[in-house]
Amino acid sequence: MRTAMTRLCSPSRPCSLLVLALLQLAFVLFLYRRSLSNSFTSLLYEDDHGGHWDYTKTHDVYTNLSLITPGPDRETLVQCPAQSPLLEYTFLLSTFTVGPLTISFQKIPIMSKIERKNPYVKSGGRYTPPHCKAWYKTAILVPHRNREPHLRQLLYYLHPFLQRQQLQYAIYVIHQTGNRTFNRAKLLNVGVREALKDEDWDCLFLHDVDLIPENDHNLYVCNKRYPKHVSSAMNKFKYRLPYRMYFGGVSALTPDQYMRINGFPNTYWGWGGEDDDISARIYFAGMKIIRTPLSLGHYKMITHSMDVGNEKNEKRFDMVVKVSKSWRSDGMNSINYSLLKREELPLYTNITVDFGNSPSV
Ligand SMILES: *[C@@H]1O[C@H](CO)[C@@H](O)[C@H](O)[C@H]1NC(C)=O
Ligand SMILES: *[C@@H]1O[C@H](CO)[C@@H](O)[C@H](O)[C@H]1NC(C)=O
Ligand SMILES: *[C@@H]1O[C@H](CO)[C@@H](O)[C@H](O)[C@H]1NC(C)=O
Ligand SMILES: CC(=O)N[C@H]1CO[C@H](CO)[C@@H](O)[C@@H]1O
Repeated sequence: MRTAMTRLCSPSRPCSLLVLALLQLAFVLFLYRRSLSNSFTSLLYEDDHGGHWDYTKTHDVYTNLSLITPGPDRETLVQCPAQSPLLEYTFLLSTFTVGPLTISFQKIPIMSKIERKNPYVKSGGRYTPPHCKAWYKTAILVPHRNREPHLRQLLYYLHPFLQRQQLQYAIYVIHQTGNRTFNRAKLLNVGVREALKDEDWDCLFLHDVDLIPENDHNLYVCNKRYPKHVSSAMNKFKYRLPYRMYFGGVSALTPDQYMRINGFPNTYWGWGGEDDDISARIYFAGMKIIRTPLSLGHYKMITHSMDVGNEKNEKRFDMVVKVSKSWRSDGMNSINYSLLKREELPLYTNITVDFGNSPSV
């Protein structure tokens, strides 16, 4: 602070400028807090159905996947049961639900092993339950660059997880090429646009590559009313929300909710800020954030050091204040990108997009 004062209050630049700037900042913060306080003082969670999970008792995510067998003629299929029977198991005539999953990052599985363990996943990482009509169609969108080992961990856990929930789903990896700073939010806008060309998805899951869900009853479906923050309890934050507005990690929006907030901002290059922008736009669009209950929203983060080319975005605090003005013009309606390639691999669809090569903004 002292160095900032001495720099700002030089003979050529009188202190009154600093005072003015501070006053203006206080005013903006005041307005911002007032307009946002209503939506953020009350935290809204989905019902957890009295679920008290014992995270010391875990089970293998591939449990009971062998029960999936090739299906009959699709024309004759009936709707899947409301609650997937694959999430339960019976032992000595009683039915149990386990929930918490055994997760370990000791070994990084190779792609061919993951393919072998998920024989019913089709080209492009698509899956449709073979014996019944799924209630929900969910697209998983993963922004990505140079994180192949993390991607393999994610695919290893997510494929069986989603199949046991009897969802129709597809996994999209949106790959940013070139050496410009990473732009997570813009990649997600691209992913949404491209995924909606394939299928009329009910739900879009925006998923960081390094987060693994720890409870298979954390259903990958959207909330009909509000955008949902799903990774509410990450091990990195001691299984609590780090702060009230937090919307990072894993979130779920219906395509309609996504369009109502004009998608995500395209202008956040580097680490941080974009998720706060998104929470603000949800409020400005007249909605609230609902969250997965903490008991269910457990996630394990694959540890890593900060990536090169994804440095902290130092402008992030100034930008959030501007959201009330920017959100209508910066988002899905202003996105500009060149699609380099779309490749259907056995476990995912790789969408490669170019945002240019100038490393800074
Ligand atoms: C990366 O950026 C530099 C400018 O800093 C540029 O000279 C170089 O060609 C870029 N690399 C690639 C692979 O495009
Ligand atoms: C989109 O990008 C192309 C080149 O990448 C550029 O020529 C064009 O002007 C851009 N359009 C908008 C609306 O920014
Ligand atoms: C996606 O495709 C691009 C272009 O072919 C490639 O460079 C990249 O490694 C691929 N990413 C993944 C995760 O498969
Ligand atoms: C290993 C395991 O839990 N298997 C279960 C799979 O599902 C059947 C039918 O529900 C159970 O009987 C098994 O115990």
